[in-house]
Amino acid sequence: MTENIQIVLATLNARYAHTSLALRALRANLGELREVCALRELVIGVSPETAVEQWLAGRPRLVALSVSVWNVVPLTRVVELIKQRAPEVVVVLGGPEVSHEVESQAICALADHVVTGWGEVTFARLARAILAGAPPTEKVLAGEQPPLDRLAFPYAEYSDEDLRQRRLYVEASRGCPFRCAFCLSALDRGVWPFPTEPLLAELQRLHARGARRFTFVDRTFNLAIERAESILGFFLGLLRARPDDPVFVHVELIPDHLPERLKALLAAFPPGSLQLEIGVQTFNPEVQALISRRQDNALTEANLRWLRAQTAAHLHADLIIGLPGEDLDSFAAGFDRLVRLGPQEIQVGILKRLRGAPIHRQSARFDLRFSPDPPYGVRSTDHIDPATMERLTHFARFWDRVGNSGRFSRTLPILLGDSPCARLLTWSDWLHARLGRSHAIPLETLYEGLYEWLAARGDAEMAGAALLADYAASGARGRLSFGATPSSLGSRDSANGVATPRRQVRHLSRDAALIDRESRHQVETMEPETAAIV
Ligand code: B12
Ligand code: SF4
Repeated sequence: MTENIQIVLATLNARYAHTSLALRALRANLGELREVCALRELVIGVSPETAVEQWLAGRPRLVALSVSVWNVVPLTRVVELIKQRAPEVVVVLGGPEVSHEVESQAICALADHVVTGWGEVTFARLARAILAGAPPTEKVLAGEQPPLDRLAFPYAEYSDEDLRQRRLYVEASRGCPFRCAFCLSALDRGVWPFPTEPLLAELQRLHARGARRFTFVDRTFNLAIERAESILGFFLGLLRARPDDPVFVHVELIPDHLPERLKALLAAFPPGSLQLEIGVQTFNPEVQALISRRQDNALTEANLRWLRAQTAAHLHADLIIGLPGEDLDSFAAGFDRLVRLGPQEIQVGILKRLRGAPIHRQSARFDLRFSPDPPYGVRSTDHIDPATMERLTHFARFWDRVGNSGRFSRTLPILLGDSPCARLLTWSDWLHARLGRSHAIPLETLYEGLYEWLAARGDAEMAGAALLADYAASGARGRLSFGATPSSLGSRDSANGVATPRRQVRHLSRDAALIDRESRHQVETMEPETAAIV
């Protein structure tokens, strides 16, 4: 079979658990060339030499690479090596990272062709021309954007291994009508839906093949309420038909648009079956205006409170550090406000200057200094100096470990007290000074660091008990310097079935006191942590 392969569609995913929907969409739409095209995914961290060896095996005539901010550095080296070792192989690039600022990118200079924007139609045409020996003279081709009902769905391209072990991305629409300056989708200028009934038939087929976790990549799943209702209704139908066979669905919502009909559906999902990603980014109205983000803060707050109280959904809210016009106090006020609303996770991201995103227009006015290297994180602004930005970077990492991980549910209220951001930042500064780093911290070191810091503030007994209980409940089996782990203090975190990812499962146990549900079984998780979809 390998010797017939003329086209290799390849990428480096962020992790093994992630799949590339783009490669599958491209292959599904290749027509007669689909049979001579192979999907070859690897994970960032693999050496470019190994990637090239694997992708050139079988002597393809065309290697097409999907380039994103997380893989552009190693893929640049990959293209360089392909051109050294097999200059006759045509290299085509596409993906969000090479869809803008093409002229200034080394990887684009090395490649033969770059397709910007949507790839299905234009790549199929280009591949046909290349294999026919008549490639176009243009190097950069603007991707054609057909009505989405003309495209073949990519879902049959998921293998059985994908279904068993990896995160399945699905999409009900493309684009976003909003214009948030930091986001690439601000350039979309519209939303385009996939036809609902055929999409549901595809989801049904995936489910019949064994898929149980569905991650929607739609930017704003709740824009068109009717479509959202049909899709959520479809999953509720599956859950009701087989309550013992759980399904896990992830969608991204805009927080200030939850009509009653949608609320009723969201409330019907049982624990462990629904995750909602909710971009808040900032609560500061002046900053929102500066980044052209339309958001009704009062409604956002009311809806988040409602979601927390009336649904069992796992809420993953996003905030950004370093937005134009936002200083530490403003960020802290937003963080505290969000903590009080109680989402299970708050992803604190550092502002990035994504290629093409409008934020660069604010750079001079707000002295936004971005790293020149992917992922182009901001290093300072006129409101946040480099040292403070550094501190906030550590803060974000430590918060992810103690706040978002679900491992510290009993300790967290003691740590955060009445001013969550200020307390967490003080602890984060202290721990970073002590360890000299904020990454690769063993779990036990975090527990001990929390104990020592809280004990020094007079909460030794309460903090020790909370930490020991959290440690026992997380199922960790190491030793803590401040006490034996009383396994009787807590049972291992558990959930309602095998579809729910591990991090969400830990939060479920925290929520168990709030939401009274009956049967919980041990979960065998198949996915590493990380909940965000961006
Ligand atoms: C899934 C996802 C992830 C996954 C990774 C997936 C993977 N495969 O490894 C995770 C959750 C890890 C992730 C992380 C991040 N992500 Co992300 N992610 C997405 C998301 C939600 C879906 C991607 C997708 O499947 N889209 C659907 C497919 C069909 O669209 P597409 O990929 O654009 O492909 C089309 C075209 O681009 C083109 N095309 C693509 N590849 C190719 C190749 C060829 C040869 C051709 C011809 C055409 C072509 O054709 C395709 C079909 O039309 C997008 C947002 C979105 N909805 O697209 C953001 C997005 C890709 N992420 C983005 C960002 C910024 C990040 C982060 C930096 C954010 C952060 N919090 O730090 C991190 C970086 C991770 C890291 N380790 O450094 C940006 C990308 C910017 C860029 N220049 O690459 C996006 C676009 C979101 C945004 N804000 O605008 N992400
Ligand atoms: S941040 Fe969300 S709402 Fe704003 S442009 Fe990007 S996808 Fe759209």
